[in-house]
Amino acid sequence: MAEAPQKPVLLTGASGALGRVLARNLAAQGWTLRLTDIAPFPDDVPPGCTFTPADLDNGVDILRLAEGCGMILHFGGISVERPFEEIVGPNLRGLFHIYEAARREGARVLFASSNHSIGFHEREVPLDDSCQFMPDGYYGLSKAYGELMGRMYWYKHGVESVLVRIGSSFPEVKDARMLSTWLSYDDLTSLCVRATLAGKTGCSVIWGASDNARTYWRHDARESIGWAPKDSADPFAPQFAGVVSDSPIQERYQGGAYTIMGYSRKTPPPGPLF
Ligand code: 15L
Repeated sequence: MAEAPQKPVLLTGASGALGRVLARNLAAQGWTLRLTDIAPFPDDVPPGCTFTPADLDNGVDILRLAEGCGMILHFGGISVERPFEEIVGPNLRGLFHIYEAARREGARVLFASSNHSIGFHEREVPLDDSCQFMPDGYYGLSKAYGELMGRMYWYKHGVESVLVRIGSSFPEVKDARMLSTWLSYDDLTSLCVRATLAGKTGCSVIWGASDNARTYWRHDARESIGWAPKDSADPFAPQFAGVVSDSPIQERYQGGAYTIMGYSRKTPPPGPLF
């Protein structure tokens, strides 16, 4: 059996697609997980785990759930583009509750950030982890806020974070863009394992993508936490050869379809700003 953390791990967003994968895979490695989500857990609760429904907007419930935990895998909140008012509670106030709980418990946080925090970067320009935030909507903006919250809690309170800018984590590659952004479920799981078990992380940024030849991203803290992806989108390439959407905006930017949701510019900007 692989190494398991000494203290319980809180997994938020446990009823979502990625939460369910992580609950199953980490429980299978002998981890003691506290699962939570606002929605009921749709599977059998795995051995060694408990499930408690909670709203991220309820700070007292989140503090109670985190009691005694050494790690918070924060996958909860809105995970797609939505109107601003729907995002405020779970993704802004909820994140504050997560970080306050981490501060009180001396716990580390893995924050499931997203490529949509940088989605308006051009596809042609390879990015480092120090690139400017370029959110492509309210959802991406909430992820940029989350990363900045992690940075603030590290410098001000010494709370460690692993900020994972997840590309596209699905069972398999579903479109041409995912040849650049895909993160396999096994690579996602090993990233959560390393983020939890690494001796120190400080406040690290990791590009959450498998070993894809067409990647948009390079240089991050993966070596320092001992993570290396094993899978790749490359074998899916022949399926998507020559497939292009009918939107030049979507094709231009890393965030893909999210960049054109609610887009109202009459003419696109002439070139990259950064
Ligand atoms: C995300 O952040 C979403 O949660 C996911 O559903 C995908 O849309 C993904 O980004 C993506 O960019 O493919």
